[in-house]
Amino acid sequence: MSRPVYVFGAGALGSLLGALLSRAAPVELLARPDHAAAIRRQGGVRVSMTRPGIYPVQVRESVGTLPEAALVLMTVKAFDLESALQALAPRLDASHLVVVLQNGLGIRSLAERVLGRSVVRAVTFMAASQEAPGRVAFNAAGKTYLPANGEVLELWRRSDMPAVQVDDIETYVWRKLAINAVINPLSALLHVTNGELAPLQRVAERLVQELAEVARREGQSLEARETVAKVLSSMQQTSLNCSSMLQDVRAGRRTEIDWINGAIVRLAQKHALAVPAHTQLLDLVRFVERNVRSHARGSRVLS
Ligand code: KPL
Repeated sequence: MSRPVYVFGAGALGSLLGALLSRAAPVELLARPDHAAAIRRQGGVRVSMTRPGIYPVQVRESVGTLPEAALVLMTVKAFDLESALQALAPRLDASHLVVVLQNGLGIRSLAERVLGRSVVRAVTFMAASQEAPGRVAFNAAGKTYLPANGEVLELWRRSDMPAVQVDDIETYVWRKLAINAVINPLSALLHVTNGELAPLQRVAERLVQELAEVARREGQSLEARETVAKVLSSMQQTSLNCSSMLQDVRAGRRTEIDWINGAIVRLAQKHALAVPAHTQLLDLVRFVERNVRSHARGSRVLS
């Protein structure tokens, strides 16, 4: 019998993973009130596109008590992770297992520092978008990379989600960073799906070259040509998806730009390297984010 799953953060990805994992384990989602109400009303999360259906899950609106021996899946955005972990920490006991899935660098060390215990760092290429409260579109069944932890791997596989066990999860953290650092800001600035970015190969090459040098200084090998090919193939595999950053910009929410291109710029500064392409994307997305967010709050009138 599987551990119960507790999904901390029912945005698009958290809701999708919770829905699919409900095939293999009892699942509870921590969700916003409107999302929680819709899930209760319809008897589960409604998934469209791939594997459509209603997936029965329990839902709650505040952190509360964790189920005994739960596998806690942290799916909040990177910038909300620290406060989410602080809320989680007093509720954890030795029976719980915490998995962190955020985009960006330094996620595992942040989680382990706040919780004072080890966590499982996973990297996922599952792609989803939230269509309305209680509804998510499953846009691409990408692989999830997991370190040696048979239990999580087994759970993923029993839920029919592609999972790969890897020895060095950091390599996959950097590969995903490369993909996010190209696709997310470009799609958020240009308002296009991931697939529509395919003609921008030269821009992708420039961004990857800059990142590869930063990675090298950090002791990670990110071969530029191979990485560009991975970025282009990710555009194709998630072609219908609007990146999480574009979804955030459209919804007037904060984006993960500081955890993606911002992290690259900070590391470049540490090594006295110039990364002009990443710096420009960082400035542009911050600009859009500020404008869209203040516009959404009604504090700015455009004539
Ligand atoms: O991780 C993603 C994201 O949007 O954050 C990709 C893989 C680019 C899928 O959209």
